[in-house]
Amino acid sequence: MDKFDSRLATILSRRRLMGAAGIGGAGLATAPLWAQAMKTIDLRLPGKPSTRPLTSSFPTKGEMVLHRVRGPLLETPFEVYNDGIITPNDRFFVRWHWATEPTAVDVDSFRLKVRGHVDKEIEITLDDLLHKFDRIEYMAVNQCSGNSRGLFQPNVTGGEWGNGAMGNARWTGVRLKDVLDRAGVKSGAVDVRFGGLDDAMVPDAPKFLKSLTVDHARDGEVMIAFAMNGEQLPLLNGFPLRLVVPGWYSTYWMKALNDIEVLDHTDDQFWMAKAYQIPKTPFANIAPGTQDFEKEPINKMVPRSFVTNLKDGQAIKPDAPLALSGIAFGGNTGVAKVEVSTDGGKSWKLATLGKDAGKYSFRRFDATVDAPQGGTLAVSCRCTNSDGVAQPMDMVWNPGGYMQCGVETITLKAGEA
Ligand SMILES: Nc1nc2c(c(=O)[nH]1)N[C@H]1C(S)=C(S)[C@@H](COP(=O)(O)O)O[C@H]1N2
Ligand SMILES: [Mo]
Repeated sequence: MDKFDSRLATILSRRRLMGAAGIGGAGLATAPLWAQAMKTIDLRLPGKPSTRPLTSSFPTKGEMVLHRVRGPLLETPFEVYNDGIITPNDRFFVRWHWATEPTAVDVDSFRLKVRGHVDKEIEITLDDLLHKFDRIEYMAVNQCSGNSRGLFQPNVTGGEWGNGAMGNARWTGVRLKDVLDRAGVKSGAVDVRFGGLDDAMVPDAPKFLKSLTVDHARDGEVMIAFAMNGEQLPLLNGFPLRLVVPGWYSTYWMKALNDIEVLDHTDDQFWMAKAYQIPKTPFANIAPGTQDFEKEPINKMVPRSFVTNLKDGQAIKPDAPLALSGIAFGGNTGVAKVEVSTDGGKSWKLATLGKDAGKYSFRRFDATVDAPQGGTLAVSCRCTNSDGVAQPMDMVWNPGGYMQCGVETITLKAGEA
């Protein structure tokens, strides 16, 4: 048995587990989660109540920041990112639009359909997907378009994430291109639309569907993943299959993917044409309150970096070298450099980069700065990607609360340790 066959065995044994426990049946929907969540965390969101419960009540998940029970919005506690560049599956953030996420999947009857503007409509079993296609594997950051929305000032509506609606994993699966080729994309194809096992809540609400252009879908990198960090996907992260669109925001990373429809026209349904629209400006940034602006669907990610070994407001030893370390990612390409500043961005010092785990991955950085004798020390970090795109100094603003990527600054107190 090679390692992937043993993975399949895990997937198959999972079915019994799901059948027995049935995530929904185990009481998730009815348990008083709020009551169970004894611990809280302060996300330090400006201008609003920012304390959230911590919960360990979600199946396969460790301690997570609870934003919403149904459909689940669970944030990764920020300290997890200090442990390494891989976000463990049991701490990986969770986001579902509708409270209809699958609570069990029968892996024997599950089929991935490919239909629409193709030569031959097909249905692929999980067994075939695991054994009859080439496998690919890479590290990639999955980041919600609205990561850090809670930090927007002035406030915007929407899920008030801190910085923990992102994670980096090693994804294993097959090329979307190979699956499309099996059905044969007809000439004149324009978009490829993806749907999952979750349905809309009420008949009139739009089912969550997302599309990529046919060229993007066939670029050989977009993946139908069946494994995450060497394990089957957690149900909450899309078991048994999810789309991985490296370098793009995770709204496109369809979970519990079971339907691929090739379209001979641009997808104009709600989730592409109305939702997830960003201003067509650098970093999707506009002056707060601007009403009239040209829009486009959110797409590729931009660079970000975070100090992870120290928290905003923390006390540090005065008059001593201060070690900083953190994580960075380049967005849709690799990290070229990370710099740190203690003077509000007037001068910058190059950080040392950790191992390169691929251009779509988190990358560690380390630097040392001098702590003052007393008072406060503001530490900023800035990532520049290999296309030369650097994080903007100011926080970005747009009404959707999307694409935050401004330089982060934490303030430390010297002399009070
Ligand atoms: N089927 C399905 N896939 C989905 C969604 C969803 O609601 N349903 N939400 C998307 C959004 S907006 C995000 S941020 C990511 C979250 O991925 P995760 O829960 O694995 O972290 O899933 C994406 N894929
Ligand atoms: Mo998202």
